[in-house]
Amino acid sequence: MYVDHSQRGITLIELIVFIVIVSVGLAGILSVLNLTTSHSADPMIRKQMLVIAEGLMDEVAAQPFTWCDPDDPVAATAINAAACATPEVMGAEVGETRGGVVTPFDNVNDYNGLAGITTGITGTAMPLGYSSAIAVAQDALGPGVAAVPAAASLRITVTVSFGNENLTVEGYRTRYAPNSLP
Ligand SMILES: [Ca+2]
Ligand SMILES: [Ca+2]
Repeated sequence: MYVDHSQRGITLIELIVFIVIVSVGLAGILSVLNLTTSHSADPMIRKQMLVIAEGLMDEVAAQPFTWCDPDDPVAATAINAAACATPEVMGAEVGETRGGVVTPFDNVNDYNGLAGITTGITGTAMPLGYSSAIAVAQDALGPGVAAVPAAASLRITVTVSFGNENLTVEGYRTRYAPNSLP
């Protein structure tokens, strides 16, 4: 009988060696994947942080950016901060609170330094474990000579924390309507 040794196929030993090598390789890859997954941020938490940050950003950016505090009688007519009895200065004016009934925050800059935020503006609790802080700073916007000057441009920074995870969202608000009251 004629046997063609060039087509002898593979032996059982060779097959077993092949299976062992592939198994070891796969185990290595899977353990790396497992490590990556367990050390990356929980996507649900990241998404929740982003939703909270964007909600706060909307709340702050929707506030007026006027020369005078809106409670000032000349707020709707003043042509600069010097014309105000109560100019809008960085941070909350006396007595102002976020969502307050009598004197609520009424300008973008009133939110500067607000920390430990765990509720919406109406007092509704946010999901447990999340806490936010807001910083507002003057910051010129745009390139060179075409820049919006710092006095007319505010950078809003919202930071949301959950455990030791932090997420920061930044936005700009310019003074496009200095006499527009809430
Ligand atoms: Ca104010
Ligand atoms: Ca203020």
